[in-house]
Amino acid sequence: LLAGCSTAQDGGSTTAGSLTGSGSGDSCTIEGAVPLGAALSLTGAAASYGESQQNGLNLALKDLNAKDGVTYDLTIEDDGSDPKQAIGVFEKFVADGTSAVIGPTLSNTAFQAQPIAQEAGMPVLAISNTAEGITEQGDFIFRDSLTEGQVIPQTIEAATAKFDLKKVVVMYSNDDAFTESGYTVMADSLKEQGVEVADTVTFSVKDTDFRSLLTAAKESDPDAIVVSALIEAAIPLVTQARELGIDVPIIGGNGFNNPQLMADAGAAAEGVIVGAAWNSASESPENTAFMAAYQDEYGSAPDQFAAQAYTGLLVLDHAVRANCSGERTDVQDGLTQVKDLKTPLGSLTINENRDAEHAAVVQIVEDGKFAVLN
Ligand code: 1QQ
Repeated sequence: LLAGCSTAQDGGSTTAGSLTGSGSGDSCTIEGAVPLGAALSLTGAAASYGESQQNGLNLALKDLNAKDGVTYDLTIEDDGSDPKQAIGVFEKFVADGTSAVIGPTLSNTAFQAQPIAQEAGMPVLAISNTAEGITEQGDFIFRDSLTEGQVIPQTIEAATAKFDLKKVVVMYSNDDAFTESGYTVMADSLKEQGVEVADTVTFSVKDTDFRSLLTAAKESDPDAIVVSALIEAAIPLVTQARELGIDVPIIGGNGFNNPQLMADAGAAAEGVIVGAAWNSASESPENTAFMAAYQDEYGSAPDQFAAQAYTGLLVLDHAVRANCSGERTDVQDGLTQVKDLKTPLGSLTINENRDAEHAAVVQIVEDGKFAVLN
């Protein structure tokens, strides 16, 4: 009934038609394309994650726009792996009437950009942010990514059982919101499992030479090295550890969930253990179809970040169709109604804290690929 009015108040919409339609769910019909935004790290230190996310989103966009009733106009902007740039992108999306925003890629960026969206009442769906506290920033902030708190404990538990871990060294960068949050979970989980932490060492997200830290770590004679780092640090850290003769398991957090690790560290990456929010070996119809379509479209296998991005658009589509509306508050309400949605990540529910719930998996790198740790 109020079609068009609220979008005009938001500063004008790029869509020709109304953002409210008729029907609901599969029978929902909305006249104009629903404008969605994504802020992804397409350049800068997190670009290897952002590229996968962009592929996942574009594939989902193609699939969704081929369905009846609702189409989407997705604008992807580069956040430069930089909080300031992301703030600018979020301000633009707020001003141009975007219905909901996906991203940004890093928790460290999200903590600074999300308040812009919360203030404006524009829903945000994080697709890769795993730090504690992301969705606590407000009732417009949701995520489909599992937190480190949902993945690390079972990873540490599985690794402790498999390799009979008694004593480890923990390494993390202490100047990034995600790696710090991941570290806290790692420390708690190790304590829970009764594993002694011989030493805890910190570095900067920008560091690439870990030789002296690793040499000191080796002296503690650990059964494993547990690391909270982003990919740009993870690759040299793993490579240098093997060069220095450290052959114990290396256990990584979500930053390690990146095929760039195997591409760049090569044989050094073998045996690395990483918990993940996506099981590439899942034979569910949703995952099988996603993996085949991705391979077909891009000529390579998807990674976790592509699967979470693809799922993110499915989640938003479900939220839009729930109230058959692309109005921001309707999408916000729709996001609270995502329950047992069948996705490549498994059956996904958004809980009362606006966080995602679905199965996780513990992986080990074998023959250059992530395999399920048994
Ligand atoms: C975060 C992460 C990163 C690894 C995403 C790419 O988990 O920043 O929260």
